Amino acid sequence: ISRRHAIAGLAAMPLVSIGSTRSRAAEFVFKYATGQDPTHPVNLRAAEAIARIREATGGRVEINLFPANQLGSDTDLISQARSGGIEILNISSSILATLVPSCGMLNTGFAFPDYDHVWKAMDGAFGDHVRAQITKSGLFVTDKIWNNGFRQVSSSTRRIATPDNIKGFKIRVPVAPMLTSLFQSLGASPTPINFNEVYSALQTKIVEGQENALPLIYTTKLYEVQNSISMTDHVWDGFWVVGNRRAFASLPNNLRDIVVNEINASAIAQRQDVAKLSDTLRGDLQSKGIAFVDVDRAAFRETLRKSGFYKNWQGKFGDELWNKLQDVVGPL
Ligand code: X2X
Repeated sequence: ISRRHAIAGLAAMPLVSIGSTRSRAAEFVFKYATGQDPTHPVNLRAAEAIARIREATGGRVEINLFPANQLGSDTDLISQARSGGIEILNISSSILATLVPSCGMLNTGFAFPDYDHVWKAMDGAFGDHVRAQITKSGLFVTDKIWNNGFRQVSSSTRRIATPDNIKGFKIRVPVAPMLTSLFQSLGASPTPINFNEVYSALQTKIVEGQENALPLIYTTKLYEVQNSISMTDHVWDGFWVVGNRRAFASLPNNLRDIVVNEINASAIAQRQDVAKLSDTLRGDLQSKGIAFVDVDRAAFRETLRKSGFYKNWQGKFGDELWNKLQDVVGPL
């Protein structure tokens, strides 16, 4: 997807009304919920997969997309996916960690130096282990994780360039144990808030800043209530596309294979979309008034190490999974 298309996607994106449109031929009508703006590649690529699935199943499987937390907050949506209120959910691994703790491990601070290491881990033994834990929790999970991107710190009050600058910083984090822990370990003051309340929390100064990948910051217009972004790359985050187990078990094998294969195919395309946007959106955000701050990541990582952050989390996750990640990224 070109950047222009991805950003202007709103015009091209059929705004989905709440409620399901039941096609005459559809035997299976699924709700697919996301927390991202309709113009985010998560939704643009999901819509493509949905169209391919309708085509390939001859209309037997109809999926309706509900972006931007239309059906509830991210934490609500996890409960709905488990109960069957929705059949498909795009959910950040950092938040799914509230149900499946090992999902938080891919947010280990400064673990991934680049995307080559990310995909080697996520499409290898480490990712397989995390997906097995998601399955054990009772959710269905597709094979290929989607890309939320490398997260950066934005602020409306201070320019964050060194670990000292972040001390006491009132920062919004997702309802995500690992991210809360990371910013506590850096000496900041994290507040877990669901994403659909972030814009107003920043606007009313409940918090000074937040941290997210550039495509999220841009498509949700957080640049309107922030004035600087520090390029910390402090974690990489991914989105799992999970499903209600009964709903996926109700699909005949051939239809389920089509659904899973098309969602996986869109995951691979979406990964590149976010990687490309993360490179190109800096200019767009500067034109919206954002000042960019390049930081010394090693200094932040050293602060984390000194705080005992890595040792603590190695103890919580256990050596087996910790080593699966270290096999790819080296000693943490
Ligand atoms: O809530 C966030 O910050 C978001 C959208 O990035 C996640 O889903 C973790």
